[in-house]
Amino acid sequence: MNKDLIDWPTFISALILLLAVSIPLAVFPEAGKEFVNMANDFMTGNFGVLYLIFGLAAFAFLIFVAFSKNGHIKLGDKDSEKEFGTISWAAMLFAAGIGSSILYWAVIEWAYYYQGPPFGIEPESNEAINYAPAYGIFHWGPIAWAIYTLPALPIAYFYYVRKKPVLKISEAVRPVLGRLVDTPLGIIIDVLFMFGLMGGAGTTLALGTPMIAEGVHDITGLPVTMTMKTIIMLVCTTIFAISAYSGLRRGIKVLSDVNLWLAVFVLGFIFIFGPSLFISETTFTSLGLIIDNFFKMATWLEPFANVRGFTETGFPESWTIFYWAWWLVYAPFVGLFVARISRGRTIQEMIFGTMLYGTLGSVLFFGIMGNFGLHLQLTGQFDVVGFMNENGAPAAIIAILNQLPLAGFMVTVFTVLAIIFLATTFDSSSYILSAVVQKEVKAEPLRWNRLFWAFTLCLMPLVLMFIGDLQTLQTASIVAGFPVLFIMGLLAWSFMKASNEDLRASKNYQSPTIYINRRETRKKRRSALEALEDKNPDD
Ligand code: NM2
Repeated sequence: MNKDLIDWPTFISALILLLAVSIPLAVFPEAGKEFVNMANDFMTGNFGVLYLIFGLAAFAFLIFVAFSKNGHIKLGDKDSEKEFGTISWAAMLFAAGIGSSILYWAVIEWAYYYQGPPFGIEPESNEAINYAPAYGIFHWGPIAWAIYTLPALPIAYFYYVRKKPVLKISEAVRPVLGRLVDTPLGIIIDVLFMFGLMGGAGTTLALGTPMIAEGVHDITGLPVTMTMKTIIMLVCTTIFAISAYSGLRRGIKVLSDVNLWLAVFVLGFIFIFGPSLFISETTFTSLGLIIDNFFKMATWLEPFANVRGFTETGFPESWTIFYWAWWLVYAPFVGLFVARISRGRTIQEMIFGTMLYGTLGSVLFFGIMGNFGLHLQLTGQFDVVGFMNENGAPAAIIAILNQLPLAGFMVTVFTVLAIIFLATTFDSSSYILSAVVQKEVKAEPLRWNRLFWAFTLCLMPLVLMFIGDLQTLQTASIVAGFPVLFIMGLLAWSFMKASNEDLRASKNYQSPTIYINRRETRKKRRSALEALEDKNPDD
């Protein structure tokens, strides 16, 4: 056990913040819940607009960068080849950024929109049916993936172009903050990022566990109790702890591969044995609806709620704002990961790749799984909405799958897939958390450190599950995500500043793919500095 490698101030501060939040929540669940919900109302009520502005700004920023000179910079040297082929690159980035929540929401999200549509649309009306399958895709679509990609820009840039192995968010904002990064401000940035990720993971695990529990109940007949859920959570944690312990090559990669093939199987099965034509048509129509209403959906708040007879739906707070916050807290982590696997690509390829393949993955999940359920509802084969309102969403998800042929088998596969999906997100999260609390990462973070954060990551979800209704769970991401909003701004700025500096100093500025030669740019900068010093000899 090499304690010298640990960055103790960051380690301890993160732990203290986590305990300071979880312990009071666990000891006073009722008051805790009230407080969390109050914080949520305050955040979304007052700052909701910031989240929506941020989402759209991230999207616009990435498109801008992709088409600018900076987008043509290659991540690596002139002769560095792409480290991963495009398909495995796309699969890995999807598996890292997406956890079991996609199984949850892809199956059931439409049912919420069907009953509680936006824009003052009549619930359960034909208009509501149009939006129900589309909105889920929007919330997991290009804006969401843009939020994920933004932090990857500075991190990948520093990693492959400036060749500084940065595994800390604080290091990625050094071009903007300079020496301030070495003050407690640097620690605060890393701790806030860690706390955000733990909040987002809290939402994920607290949503995923009851769904897995319903699956286990369906397979074994055991009743769903708090004990059962706690055991499931511990078993899942143990699986991803083992995976994180075994490291990137063995644990994490093996699980990701299994994850991919199992997901392809489940999607293929539902598509073939479900209403294939309805699924294809509805998905396609949804895409058109989203393109047509893109800005309306991306900007919709309810400024007139409760005046002049506008009724308040709470839709923006419960959904779009919540979602952007949730993607936000995961973003720096996914950025670290996407950066790691993108050597040899240009910035532009990285941007379009994540936005395109990420969205495509979401479209497949929501299009196939969601429309299978919607079809059951509309044809009257199974009243999903009625069942959900009575028994809760996790039970409704399993009930929908029970309408498939070979139901018992499919529920089992789905449950296993949910566990693996959880594990692939959580093993890499604990991997990154442990990397952030080390001064230096030699090949991989220390093993005990990885194990420690794997179990720590479980703390907040456990507490949340005890107190949690859906709103409280969603809140964890929103509240923990607020500071990350500002960190994202710094990350974008930092990327522009560093890459512009290098571009200015670079010789091959005009060629279509730009390779930054570090020795050359450094020399230029040094002589520029010397020239400055010559001018002001007194300084
Ligand atoms: N996002 C993609 O729970 C998960 O699937 C992890 C969730 C941010 C909505 C990420």
